[in-house]
Amino acid sequence: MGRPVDITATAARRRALMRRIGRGAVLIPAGHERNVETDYIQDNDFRQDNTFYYFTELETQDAFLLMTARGPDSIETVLFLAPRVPSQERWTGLRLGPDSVAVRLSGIAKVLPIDSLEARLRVAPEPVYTPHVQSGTDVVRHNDLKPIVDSMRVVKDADEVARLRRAVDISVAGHVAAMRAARPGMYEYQLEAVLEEGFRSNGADRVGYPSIVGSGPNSTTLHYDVNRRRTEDGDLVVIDAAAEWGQYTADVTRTFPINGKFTPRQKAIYDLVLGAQQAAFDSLRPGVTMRQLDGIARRYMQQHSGTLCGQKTCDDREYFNHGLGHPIGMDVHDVGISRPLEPGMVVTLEPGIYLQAEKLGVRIEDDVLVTAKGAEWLSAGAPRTTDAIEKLMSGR
Ligand SMILES: [Mn+2]
Repeated sequence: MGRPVDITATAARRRALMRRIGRGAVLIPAGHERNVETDYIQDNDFRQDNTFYYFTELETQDAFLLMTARGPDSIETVLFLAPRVPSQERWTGLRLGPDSVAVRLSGIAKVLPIDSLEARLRVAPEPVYTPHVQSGTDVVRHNDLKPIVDSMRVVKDADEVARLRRAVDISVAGHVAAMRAARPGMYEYQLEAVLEEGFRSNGADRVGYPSIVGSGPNSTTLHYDVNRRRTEDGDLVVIDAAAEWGQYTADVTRTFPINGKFTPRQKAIYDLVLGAQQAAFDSLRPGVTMRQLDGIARRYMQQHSGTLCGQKTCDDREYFNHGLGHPIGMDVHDVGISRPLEPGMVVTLEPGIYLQAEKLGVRIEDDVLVTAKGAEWLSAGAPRTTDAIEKLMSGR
């Protein structure tokens, strides 16, 4: 899916190149699809490494954190920072340097210049764990830190929950703004602009992932983020988009009719998805797994499908072709998806039904905090029922 190719121009360029080469071959690899799990695709030049952030919440570049333990009573934490260079700060703005300001801001008592790291590392007790095991830097033997940190990140502490709540609230504001602005004939990117204006004007640092604004046929493509189609009266629009705030991202999806009024058919499918989501929520409590909740949502759909999806029931993998949900955190698909739920985990519930032949896709995705007794909706501020959506949109 792309813009039309000017085949005359491209052929001429290829000819010109090979004339220049004269003799030989040219191999040009295409770009690689970026991976939402590991690459950050947001709009800033710099986003802190999650592991470093997790242990420092500093957004400073090119620093190191060294923690050593020679015994339970001899734990030392050292932050290594590059010296400040005033002439460079004319370009970059103020940077954190190895001085008392860094000590105060980081809460780490020992902050040293980065050139003292190597000497420190040489006398550090082994084994040394690092998040990225790289060859060439093995002053000492390295063990992989990742599984340990991943297991720590599954249950969110109060600070993390507060960050997630804020990211969710900002995301909700964007969704509400987009619903309010929606009119048949708008381009998907115009809805995207309203949505992201809602994020940014409410303090989002960036989007948590590329905003998905899929109307009509595009509502059935799970990760559609081209957002170029012109909406038509009668379309459903799936918006799967969320803000990142303080390194943590929400993940919210809403589906609404571009003209503000669901058709009976759209409403029937929507209500089935909504019921499946509610059934999963009602069964959510510590000890339950995401896989079990997925089964509960599918069973609800199966039992309530009737003939809505034709011969098969709507829970069929042809129509509900993704998992029910996943943890969120610093990664939009955060760690811990297969761990039984515990209080303090924050997960999405996002059933969907996609009927390609009818150009009709519905996904409803909310973020919930697992509590001691069950769960709390975090994203309930974005209208979720057809009545609430129609009411909001009728007030436009
Ligand atoms: Mn999601």
